[in-house]
Amino acid sequence: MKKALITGITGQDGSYLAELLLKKGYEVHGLIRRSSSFNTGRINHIYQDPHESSARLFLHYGDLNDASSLNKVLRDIRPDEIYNLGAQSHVRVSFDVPEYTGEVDALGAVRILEAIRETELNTKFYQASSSELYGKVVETPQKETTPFYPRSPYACAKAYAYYITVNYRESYNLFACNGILFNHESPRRGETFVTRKITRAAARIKLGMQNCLYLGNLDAKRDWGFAGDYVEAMWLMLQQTEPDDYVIATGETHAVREFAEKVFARLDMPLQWQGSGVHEKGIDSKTGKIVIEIDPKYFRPAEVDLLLGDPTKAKTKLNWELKTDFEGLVNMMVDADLQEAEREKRANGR
Ligand code: NDP
Ligand code: GDR
Repeated sequence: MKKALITGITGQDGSYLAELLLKKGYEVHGLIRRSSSFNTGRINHIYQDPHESSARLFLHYGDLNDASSLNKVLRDIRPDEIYNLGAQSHVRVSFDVPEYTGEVDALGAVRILEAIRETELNTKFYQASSSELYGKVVETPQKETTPFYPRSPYACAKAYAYYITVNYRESYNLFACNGILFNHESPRRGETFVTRKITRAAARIKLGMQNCLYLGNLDAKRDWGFAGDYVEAMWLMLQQTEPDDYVIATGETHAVREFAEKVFARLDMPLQWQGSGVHEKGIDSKTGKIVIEIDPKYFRPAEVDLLLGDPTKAKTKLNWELKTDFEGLVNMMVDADLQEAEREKRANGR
């Protein structure tokens, strides 16, 4: 039975990847952080008591900031594959905690690579690289050869992690790959990323549980895919004969504004926009109520205006397939958040 270690298993991608690997028959190990409240909500449905003989998912306390914990987990498990998904993954927040973001997102990667090297394991390594590396537009669509221009402490840290992964591949002949993944979303997306923030708030506005949604830059454009499709690409990268770096994207881009329009339309609250700049407002054209306002606190010191990826290499070399389109993604997220809001409303007897 193959063994995999996932850092960031409690996050959006970690949970989908763990499901995929369990389905493929792997023994899955996840690194989790000690937290004062439960942080395993996304993986509870696949967790089994480790005392049961059929258990194949095991969790280990550790931290990407703590090399000794990483070394110990690697020595104990001796995984065939490591997926390094753990990160302080919020771009806006990285401007508030730049040093911490560098510790986890940049040095975290080298800590694991060093642990692989020191333990002399024949482990394949996947690094969660990001389209944020492209930052300021140099060319579109962005592909593996497009130069990087990081625009945030998060992206700068991820640039280090990208290059150290390439460097360990070239220096020590490690099987190490970068997946340069463009934005990918799901009903499990963290609530403060823009897509989930919009679907969650719109559902709550629809049910009268919230009045208004506050957003930042409505004109940023992103290439949004479904996380469930993207974790398949991570696995495929580690099944090749040679390690390499791949862009994973849909090849379509949409503005935040358009995402919001689609979401509110699905909930029968078609949006009309009024005003401009920080005074712009989104109005539910059926009721005339203001449902979206701008709060400048969500603007970033430096913005990434346009991301649009070219996944040709992944499609041809990995045979990776995109299964969920933009419309399908929006509908999946809206429907899940509407159900969740309905549950909450029922539970509160409202
Ligand atoms: P999430 O924010 O949902 O998950 C991040 C995970 O990292 C969580 O499990 C979190 O643990 C863990 N983590 C945070 N800090 C540490 C630390 N110091 N030590 C160990 N683990 C830590 O991110 P996603 O699932 O969306 O993304 C997965 C990876 O892919 C990240 O590296 C992200 O930067 C990258 N990425 C994501 C993209 C996307 O669109 N989703 C696109 C491109 C790259 P906890 O639950 O305890 O907070
Ligand atoms: P991003 O995702 O920064 O692309 O990073 P996010 O959803 O946070 O922002 C996307 C765009 O929306 C604009 N925006 C807002 N963003 C947030 N979070 N909240 C708001 O209220 C808001 N209003 C407008 C942003 O300015 C931005 O332009 C994600 C993360 O998952 C990274 O870890 C990953 O590497 C990249 O995607 C690819």
